[in-house]
Amino acid sequence: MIALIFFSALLWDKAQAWGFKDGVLHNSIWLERAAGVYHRESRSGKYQLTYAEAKAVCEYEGGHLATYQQLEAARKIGFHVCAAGWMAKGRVGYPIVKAGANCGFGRTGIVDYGIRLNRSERWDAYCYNPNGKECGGVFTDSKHVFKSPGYPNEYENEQICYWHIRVKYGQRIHLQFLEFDVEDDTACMADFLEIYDSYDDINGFVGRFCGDELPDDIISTGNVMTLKFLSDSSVTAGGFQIRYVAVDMPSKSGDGKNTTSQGKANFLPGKFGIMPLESTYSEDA
Ligand SMILES: *[C@@H]1O[C@H](CO)[C@@H](O)[C@H](O)[C@H]1NC(C)=O
Ligand SMILES: *[C@@H]1O[C@H](CO)[C@@H](O)[C@H](O)[C@H]1NC(C)=O
Ligand SMILES: [Ca+2]
Repeated sequence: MIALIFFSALLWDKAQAWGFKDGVLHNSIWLERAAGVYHRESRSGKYQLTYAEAKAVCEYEGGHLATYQQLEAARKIGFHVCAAGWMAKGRVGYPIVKAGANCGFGRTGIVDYGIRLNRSERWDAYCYNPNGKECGGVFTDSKHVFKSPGYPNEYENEQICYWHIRVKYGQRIHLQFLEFDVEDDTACMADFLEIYDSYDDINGFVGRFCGDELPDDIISTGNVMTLKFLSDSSVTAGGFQIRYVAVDMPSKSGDGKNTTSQGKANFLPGKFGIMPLESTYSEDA
C-alpha cells in the first residue's frame, strides 16, 4: 500500500515524561491538547476515512486537518500515536516519540507517507483545533471522582478531553458512572465518551457512550485506562460524573500487561462498542 516512506530527518531524543515505568508505557496523551492536535478515527474504526471525510470530521468539530508542522510541534511535547492519519494537503503520516520495534520502524519523528495521490485511500485523521477547550487530566490516586468540564453545568461545545488514569502496578481500575448525560443521537456521532483499556486511544477500545442511560461499571485489565470525551459544535447536555477505585488483582498471576483473559467478562461493549482487540499493534500500513 505504501510506496514511499520518508522519515523526519530530526531525531528527537529527549522524551520527558515518557517511557516505561513499572512495566507500563507512559505516554503524554494529555499533552497533545496543549498543541491543539488530536487523533481521530472513523466511528466505524481504524483506517476508514478518505481525505474528504477526514477533512470533514475535523471541520465538523470546529478545526481542520493538522499540518505536518502542527503534528511535529505536538510530537515534540509527547504526542505519540501509532496510526497513520491524513494531514492537511493530502499528506499522511503519524507521530512517533518513542522508538519501538512494532511502530515507526524503530525511528522517532513523523513517519511520513508523503502527499497521497489517491485521496480515496482510507486512513485516520490528525485534526488541529486551537480553540478546542482543553480539559481532562491525569489521575494516579487510588480513587477519584471526575466530572465533565463545568459540571454540574452543561459541558460546552467543541470540547476535547482526555483523562488518563494510572493506578499502582498490579491493581485494576474499577469505573462507576454516577451521572451520565451526553447529547444523544443514533450512532453517538455528535458527542461521546470513549473508554480505552490502555494508555492511549488506539488500543483496548472498550466502548463509546452517549445518551442518558447510565453505563454499567467497567473494570480494566491492567493498571491504566484512558477516557476521551469529544463534543461537537452544537447542542450540549448535563455531562457526567465518574468514580474510579483501584482494586487489587484477584490473582497474583497478572503482570499488568497480560490482558489475555482476565477482566474481559466485565467489559461492557458500549452503545456502539466492539470488543477490544488485543492491545498488540503492528505496522499494518
Ligand atoms: C485509490 O485507493 C482506493 C482505496 O484504497 C482504491 O480502491 C482505488 O482503486 C485506488 N485508485 C487508484 C486509481 O489507484
Ligand atoms: C498471559 O496469560 C496467558 C493465559 O492466561 C498465558 O498463557 C501467558 O503465558 C501469559 N503471558 C504472560 C507474559 O504472563
Ligand atoms: Ca453536541
